[in-house]
Amino acid sequence: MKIYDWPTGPYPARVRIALAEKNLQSRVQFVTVNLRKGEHKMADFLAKNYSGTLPVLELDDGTFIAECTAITEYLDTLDGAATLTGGTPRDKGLIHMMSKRAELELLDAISLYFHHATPGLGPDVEIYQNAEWGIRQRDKALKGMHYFDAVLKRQRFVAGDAFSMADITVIGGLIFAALVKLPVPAECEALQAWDARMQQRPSVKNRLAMSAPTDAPD
Ligand code: GTS
Repeated sequence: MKIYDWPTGPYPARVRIALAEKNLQSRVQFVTVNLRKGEHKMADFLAKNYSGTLPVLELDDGTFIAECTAITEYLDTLDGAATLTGGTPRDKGLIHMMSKRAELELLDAISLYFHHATPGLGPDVEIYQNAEWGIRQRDKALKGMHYFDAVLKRQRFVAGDAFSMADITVIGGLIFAALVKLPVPAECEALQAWDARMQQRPSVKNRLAMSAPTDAPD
C-alpha cells in the first residue's frame, strides 16, 4: 500500500496515527506530495483524488481511497477486528457522529481559517481567500474546543470510554490549532488534560518517525 501525504500535515497525521494503532506501518510506503508547491492541485494528483487533498491511500491493485475517515475505516477493518471505528452498530454510529462533528466544528474550521485568514500555503496555491469567512471559522473552532471540553468532562474519550477514530480527529484538530497558533483556551481544562494524555500515546508521539520527511513544512 502507498500513502500520499505531507508528513507534518494535520490530516495526514490522522492516518499515520491510525496506521500505528493498527500496527500496519511496515505495510505502507509514504510518498510526499508537496503542498506548498501546489503538487496536490496538479493533474496527475487530481487523477488520484478529485478533491486535491491529502492523504490518499493507494491499494496494491491500484484503487485510490481518499478521505481520512474512509482510509481509517479501511485500515481498521483489514484484520477483521475493528478497534478504532466501532465493533457494534451503536459504537459505529457514535464514533462516526463524533468524528464528523470533530471535522465540522474543529479540524475543518481551523483548516478554513488557515486557508482564508492567514497566508496559508502561499499566494501560488491560495488563489481565493476570504478573510472574514476565515475569522468566522476560527471562532467556530474555538467554540468547538469548548464543546469537546464539555464532552471530555463527562467521559474519558471523545466517543465514550475507549479510544477511537473520533479521538484521532480531535487530535488532528489540535495539531492544526498548534500550527496556526490557536491555543486551547485555559478554561478548557478537560480538553487540555485529554490532549496531554493523547500526546503520550506512542501512535501520536511517533507519527513523524514513520518516514523521513523530505521537506520541512511548518
Ligand atoms: N476531508 C479531507 C480528509 O478528511 O481527508 C480533507 C483533507 C485535507 O484538507 N488535507 C489537507 C490538504 O490537502 C492536508 S494538511 O493541510 O493536513 O497537510 N490541504 C491542501 C488544500 O489545499 O486544501
